[in-house]
Amino acid sequence: MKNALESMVVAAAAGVAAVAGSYAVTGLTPGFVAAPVSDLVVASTPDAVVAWSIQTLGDLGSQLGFLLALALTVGLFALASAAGTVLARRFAFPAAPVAAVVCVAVALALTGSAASTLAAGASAGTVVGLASVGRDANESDSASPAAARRRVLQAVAGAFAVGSVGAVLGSGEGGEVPDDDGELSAGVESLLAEADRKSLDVAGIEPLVSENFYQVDINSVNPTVDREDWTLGVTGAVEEDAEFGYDEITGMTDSVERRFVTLRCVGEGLNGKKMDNALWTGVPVMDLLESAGIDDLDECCVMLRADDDFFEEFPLSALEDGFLAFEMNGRPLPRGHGYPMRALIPGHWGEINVKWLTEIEVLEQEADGYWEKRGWHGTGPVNTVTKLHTVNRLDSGEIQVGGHAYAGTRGIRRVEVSVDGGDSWTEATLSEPLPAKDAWRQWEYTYEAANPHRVVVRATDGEGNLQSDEDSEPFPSGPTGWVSKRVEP
Ligand SMILES: Nc1nc2c(c(=O)[nH]1)N[C@H]1C(S)=C(S)[C@@H](COP(=O)(O)O)O[C@H]1N2
Ligand SMILES: [Mo]
Repeated sequence: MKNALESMVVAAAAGVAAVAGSYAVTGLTPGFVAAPVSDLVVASTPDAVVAWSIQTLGDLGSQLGFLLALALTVGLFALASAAGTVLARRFAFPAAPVAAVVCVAVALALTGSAASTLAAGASAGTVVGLASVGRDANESDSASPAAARRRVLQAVAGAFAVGSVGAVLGSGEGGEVPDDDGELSAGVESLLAEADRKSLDVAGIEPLVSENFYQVDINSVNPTVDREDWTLGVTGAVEEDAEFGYDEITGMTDSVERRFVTLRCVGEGLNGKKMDNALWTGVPVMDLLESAGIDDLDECCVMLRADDDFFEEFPLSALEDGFLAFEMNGRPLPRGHGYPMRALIPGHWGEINVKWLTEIEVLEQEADGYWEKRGWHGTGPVNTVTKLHTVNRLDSGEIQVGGHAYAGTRGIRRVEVSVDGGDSWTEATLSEPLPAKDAWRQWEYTYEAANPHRVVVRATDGEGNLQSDEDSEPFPSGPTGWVSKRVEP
């Protein structure tokens, strides 16, 4: 019995070491042994559970899913080490190399990365080896409880050491995109300066160009795409398929433009923070298609596909104003935002702004995208929203409230604030509009108040429509309603 416990602890320690060893060399990239397990967890979670988890747990849901994947991966390597150890003992062979080989086999089955595989095997083997020191020798006390305890401690200490080193090394890995610390182009610089100048002086809200752009991904581990190998295919109902390389697209100098574009996720809460703005550099999708002789499309729709197997479908008409972005705020697209190239579809929910774009497929018939298969209706234009993200007590004794308003390509005409729970309304100060067709505006309102009260905010879009006051949940078509907050002076 004692023996069984010893073996289990050693196997668990080896499992931890294998995962940490792999992480040390790969970081959070597809080569990490837990990445395919995480994909499997996501793929085998019922759609209803995914929808529920986004609703009630938000980002916590995907974090818990990733923790589960990590635990499963540790368990898998614990089993592999235990199997290797049993096998070795049966043939009176040293346990460490055999456990290492079995772990290598398992890692190889999970990822194609040689470095990751070797690191997982070597780490697990080291821990099993530490637990074998003194055991296989004919020392008289090798079966004593004290000796067994010492072996287990050695294994756990070994796993701890590999784990710590792995955590440090791995966090520095991650398929970073090419460094580009050079000067920003003059065009980018002046637009960023303009956004900075137009940003309202309100503590606690993002400036007009977000400092912390939100991220939403179907997988916990983002793809690492090499831009030399990357291609964008145009397929489906076109006369002839076309394919473009990275340099080909970035080299279309007559077409390259800079656009401020705001993105907002359909799955975010009404006053959530999954809405941000950046300055993107890229080329209009239509310029690219025309360069391939594809210009008289009259099909219904288009499917965009990505390197992470994400896919979204929407009307071809929406693609006409679409943009292929390869820079964000003047730097190569960060990996998490779709390096090397992503789609930006003006005015639509974030989900069709496909990252790591690999294919534009023209369709003759409608089809469901990744999220639509899971019950969402998130491919259309965004709802109008006014966020209330900060309540500041100014030195003057006044109260200042502020946030952002966004209505996609409809634009924002006006934001109104009520400080009496919605009975009366006053116009807020708006940030000057950016030179953009699809960007948010900031708003701010400063007032005096002595008693607790309820602040309510709402916008009117550029077409004169008042933001809907009907409260609805994010699922399935995005949240609606007016944000309100109780303020105690
Ligand atoms: N390939 C790919 N593209 C994707 C996603 C994804 O998971 N994979 N998420 C979508 C969703 S739901 C949103 S809201 C936006 C978010 O873009 P961001 O992460 O750059 O903010 O990307 C969209 N594009
Ligand atoms: Mo989203």
